[in-house]
Parts: sequence; structure tokens; C-alpha cells
Amino acid sequence: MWVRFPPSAGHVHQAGPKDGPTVDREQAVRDKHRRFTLDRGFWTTAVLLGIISAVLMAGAAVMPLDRVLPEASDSAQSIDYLFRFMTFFSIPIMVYVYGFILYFIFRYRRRPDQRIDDIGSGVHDHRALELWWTIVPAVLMLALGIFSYLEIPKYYQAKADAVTLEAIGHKWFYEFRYPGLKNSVYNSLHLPVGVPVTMDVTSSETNEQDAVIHSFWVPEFRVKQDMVPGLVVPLTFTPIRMGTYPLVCTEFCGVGHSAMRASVVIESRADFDAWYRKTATAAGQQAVVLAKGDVAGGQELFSQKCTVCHNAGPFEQRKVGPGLGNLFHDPQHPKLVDGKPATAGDVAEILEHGYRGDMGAMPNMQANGLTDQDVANLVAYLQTLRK
Ligand code: HEC
Ligand SMILES: [Cu+2]
Repeated sequence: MWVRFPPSAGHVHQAGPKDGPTVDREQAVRDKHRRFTLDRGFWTTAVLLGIISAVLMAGAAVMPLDRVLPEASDSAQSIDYLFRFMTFFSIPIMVYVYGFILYFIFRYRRRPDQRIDDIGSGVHDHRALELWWTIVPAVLMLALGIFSYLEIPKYYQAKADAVTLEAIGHKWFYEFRYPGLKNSVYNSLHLPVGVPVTMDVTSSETNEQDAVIHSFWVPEFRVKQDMVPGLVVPLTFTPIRMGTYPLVCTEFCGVGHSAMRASVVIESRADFDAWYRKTATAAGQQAVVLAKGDVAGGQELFSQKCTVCHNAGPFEQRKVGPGLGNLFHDPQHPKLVDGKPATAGDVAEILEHGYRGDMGAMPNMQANGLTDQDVANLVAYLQTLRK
């Protein structure tokens, strides 16, 4: 690519032979490597854009992000650092690129004495400029990449003292499950301030039509995670500011997508405990109906959904998880992996809520695609095994 500007207009001071405005294009190709200098207009514009950048960058450095969109979780603060870093360095790039586009449009517009098919100036191949505008953004992108690489995994790091909750996306609402609450809570997520939370995020897949991807996004937490059927993603964060914030689905999941909003209520420990007690004693809190478990149904389910990770042999015969053949009758392992006794209720609890231990992750009932009845059937079947 080359361009040439007729010296008669005289805006770019070029060394080399003087071309007439009508000189043929081959001549211009020969002049390709002519030297040129950047003129005063260029430098004045550069300085002006520098001043504009400096003012905007100072603005970005002190902008009260927390007041624009509250930082309601610990992850929000570190994400905002990244955001500030990115904004700060994007400003000069944007100001210079757009500034010079505008300046050049004006500066090298066609003058009345020029032919309509005249082509622009001979500015071409400025080695130093090209090097700088490649190296500087590349280094900045690399830095941003490294910071993000260090920051993002913190979302998924388990904290020892975190409470594990579950968030399940449905068409088109959110379901939340709390430890110790038999019934789910819908569309309103209560969290105590200052308590680290691990949110096991997934999507319902009780039937094929329901199994779509949703998203768990709380802008004030700066946390966003797709809810994928069959995949349980543990998100870790600590709410740090009381208030009510929106929870929004940001993955187009069907016609009800736009209505898929819920709220997150962050409250004091005392308020949370009161809410929890009220919810726990509300009507309908009852254990899974285990009495109706059907052994044959459970056996069939087991071979469909569990044998990828478990076999029906002794505990030591591991696949992904332990063998389940002696689950209820194993003197070597009287307790379940979660430390509870091997009773029907506690096994049902693991099947419902899943469990993460030394061996890996046992998926919850949403991820395994189980209904309450399936859980009962599986427990009934596992009780018959004895190796
Ligand atoms: C993706 C693999 C996977 C699938 C599928 C899976 N599990 Fe598990 N399960 C595990 C892992 C891993 C553990 C152990 C977790 C730990 O403690 O580290 C486990 C633990 C268990 C336990 C507790 C065992 C004990 O000795 O305490 C039971 C019961 C169980 N699974 C039942 C089932 C049933 C029933 C199904 C089928 C619906 C199933 N699992 C499907 C991986 C899986
Ligand atoms: Cu959705």
C-alpha cells in the first residue's frame, strides 16, 4: 500500500523530486521510499490529544466505581481494579486513534485545486511509529491477560469456612437450596453479610426441554457464571455490603429469558437467621419420601446414571467415586464420605445435594437428572446391595 500527496498542496514536506499534480502513478511507486517529515499540525494535534488523554486518564484513576455500581462482594473490588487498569490505558489508545482519524480527515481533505482522483500523501512505513503502536498495546494486553489469569481462578477457589449453597436455573426462574432446608427457595437469595459462600451453580435437566443454559449474574458482585445442565460449577465469593441487588440471567435461554430475574438480599447475620428459621418452619418442610422407593427402578437408574463413576463392588473398587456395594453395611467405612452415618436419609442427602471430597465431586440431583422419586428408588436399591 502506498499513497501520494501532491506537493503543490504542500502539507507534507517531502525530500526528493518534485512531482507535478498530474504525474503518473508509476512515478509514485518509484517514489515509494521517499523520506518525509511529520509537520507541525501533526505534532500540535499529538500534544492536544495528549492533554485530553491525561485529563480523561486522571478521571479514570479516581472515578468512584463503587458509587456507580456498588461493590457488594470481595470479588467486585478486584474486578474493579482490572476494569480501572483497562480503562486507564485504553483511553490514550482511543483518544489518539479517533483523534488522528478526525484530524487527518480534515487535514488531508481534497482542496478545490485538486483533481477528484488525486491520491493522498506519501506517508508510508514509519518504522518508529509502527513499532511503538505495536509494542505498547501488546505489553498492555499482556499485562491485562496476566492480571486476569491470576484473578479469575479466585472465583473458583474453595474456602474452607464457606457455606455451600446451590443455585439451579430453570425455565424461567432460579431455585436455591440451603443446607438443612428441605424445601427450595425461589427467586430470592438471602445471604448473611461477611460469610463466604460457595455457590454450586447448575441448570435443571429433569427433562430435555428444560435442559438449557442459563446464567448466574449479580452485577454488584461482578460475578457471572453460565449455568450449564450436567455441570456443577462452584463459585466462591463473600458478600460484603448489605442491600438488595438484582440477579440476572445473561444467557439467552428461551422466550422467558427477559423475565428471568431474581433478587439477592444481603442482610445482617441476625436478619438472615430469622429469615432462615421462618423458612425452615414454613409449611411443607419434610424429608424426601423414602418409603416408596422401588428397588428395580433404582437398579435401572443406577446402571444408567451412576455406573460411569461408581460400581456396585466394595468401597475400595473405585472408579471416580467409591464402590457402593457395601454402602449400608461396611464395618470398615461406617460413615459416609461426608462424615455422617450411613442412614437412608443421609445417603439421600448426598444424592440430592452432591458432595465434594478428597475423591472429587459427586454431582447433585439436578446435575444427575434425578427426581425426588429417583432418589428414593436409588436409596432403596443401594440398601439391597451387600458385597
Ligand atoms: C461424575 C461422577 C459421579 C457420578 C455420575 C455419580 N457419583 Fe456418586 N460420587 C462421586 C464421587 C467422586 C464421590 C466421592 C466424593 C468424595 O467424597 O470425594 C461420590 C460419592 C457418592 C456416595 C457416597 C459414598 C460413601 O461411601 O459415602 C454415594 C452414596 C453416591 N456417590 C451415589 C451415587 C449415585 C446413586 C449416583 C447415580 C445417581 C452417583 N453417585 C453418580 C462421583 C459420582
Ligand atoms: Cu435463563
